[in-house]
Amino acid sequence: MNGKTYYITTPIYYPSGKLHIGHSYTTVAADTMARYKRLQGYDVMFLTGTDEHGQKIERMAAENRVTPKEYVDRIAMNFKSLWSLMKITNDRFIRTTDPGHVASVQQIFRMLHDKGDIYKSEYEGWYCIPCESFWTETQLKDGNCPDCGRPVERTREESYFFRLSKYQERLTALFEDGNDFLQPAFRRSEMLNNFLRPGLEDLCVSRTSFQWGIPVTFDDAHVVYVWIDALSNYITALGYLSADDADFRKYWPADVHLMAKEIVRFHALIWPAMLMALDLPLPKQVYGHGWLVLDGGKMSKSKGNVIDPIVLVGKYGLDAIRYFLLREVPFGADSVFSNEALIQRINSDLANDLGNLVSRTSAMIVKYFGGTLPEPLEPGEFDDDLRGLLLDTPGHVERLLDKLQFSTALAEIWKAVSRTNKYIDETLPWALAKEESQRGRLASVMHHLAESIRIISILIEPFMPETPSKIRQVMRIPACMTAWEDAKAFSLHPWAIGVTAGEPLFPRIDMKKELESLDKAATGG
Ligand code: ME8
Repeated sequence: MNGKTYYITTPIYYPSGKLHIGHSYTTVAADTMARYKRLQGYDVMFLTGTDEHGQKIERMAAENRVTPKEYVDRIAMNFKSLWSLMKITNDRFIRTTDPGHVASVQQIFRMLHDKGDIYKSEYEGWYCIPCESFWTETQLKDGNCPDCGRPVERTREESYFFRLSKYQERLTALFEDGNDFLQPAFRRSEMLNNFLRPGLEDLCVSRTSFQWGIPVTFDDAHVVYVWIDALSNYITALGYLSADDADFRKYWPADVHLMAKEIVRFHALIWPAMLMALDLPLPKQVYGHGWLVLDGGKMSKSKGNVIDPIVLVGKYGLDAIRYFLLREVPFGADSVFSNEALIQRINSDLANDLGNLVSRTSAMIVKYFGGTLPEPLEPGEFDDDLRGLLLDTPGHVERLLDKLQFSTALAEIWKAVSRTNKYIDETLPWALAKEESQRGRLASVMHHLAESIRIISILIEPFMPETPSKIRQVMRIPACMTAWEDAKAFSLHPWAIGVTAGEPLFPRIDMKKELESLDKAATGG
């Protein structure tokens, strides 16, 4: 442990319908950061969960002829089992129906009311049920919800309001140049131009037209409406305002709240304003990534199996899916998900580059040395170049991961994989093997390969939960050489003893056949 804490969160997801690969994206990214920080010795708190209140859930439960609680219980279970299948290492799973969360939200609401930051008035405007968002006339797009494009309903009701406008100036300061509170930086101008410059309006924070919500303790007719309930999860999960708030004191403020772009404004404006009102420190960073889209549209549930994370993990393996999500999508930008791109990545980066490197190397160590590398070692051409690149890689990976640049961090690791493969082509071990006088050099080449693979097996660990241990088993890498810091040394002690030629790490997929079979599955053929 390095004595430092790291607190990372995903949004709490709505328990709506079928889960798709888009849901896994934020969680896999957050999990990668959590694993990386743990490897670096941080005391990590990684939080995810489910957002279980609101009119939409009340309606869906009624359609399914179950109570809202029965409905959310079932879906929270689905999320939990998906995260366990994807080897997500969240330390906590919060549900907004947890009694501790409910009690803390009720207190937060009362505190803000006592302070005058929440007041009673009347709301009149437009409401989008699927998005649970209120809109003014001018915000509508062609008369529909500006976020999802669906029809809105006219609403008029007594409501409590949060005095968001009071925090206008302090919030504006958050998006000035040089402040990296909101990342990627291009999202700052969205906050300034779309919300702050036109002037913030106070926010409706209670409803009387449905029951499935946290009751306002001092006014029976009202339930707390979405954002005060949902956003508070980041502190109630740590025990804020409960008898045991040790974790809150230890982990707050969060290092990063991760989410896709559509809910950035809630996290970058409303949440900081709530924290200011509560006199609490702000999270260090809010990071809004792009969407994983299908054919130009946001991912929908109707595409069935093709984007079902459980099917994808079953078909291609967990590490391939996690690798693809983080490699293919430049973090921050939108990206198109396609089975073709996925298979392409599996075949080229995983089967050809990494898989082949490990199988070629282990097979040669077995063939030429019976699995055990001898001394002495003889230096030769290309060694310094390989060693230099491998030694530079961990620093690049750390710098990029600290900025949540997963795709470029993986690209750096794959540069090391390619450099090592190239080293095989340069040193021509099969030619060295033909000459007895080259035994020392051959052993040295094998050792350089093994050492590069050892370092690569460490660097991929935050991204891939399964592959590092498979590589280590084949290559017989001693456990005492696999800590994160061990990636930063290229030692010349030949540790490879009893190497075996294992199964391919990532079997190649026949693209044509696979796409045909996926087409059939998607059309029910
Ligand atoms: O918004 N591409 O919940 P939600 C990338 N309950 N990310 C995606 C995605 C896609 N196609 N689909 C979903 C809510 N996501 C609220 C949040 S937080 C206090 C309350 C991910 O279930 C992404 O992180 O609609 C997005 O922000 C989140 O799911 C929305 O989840």
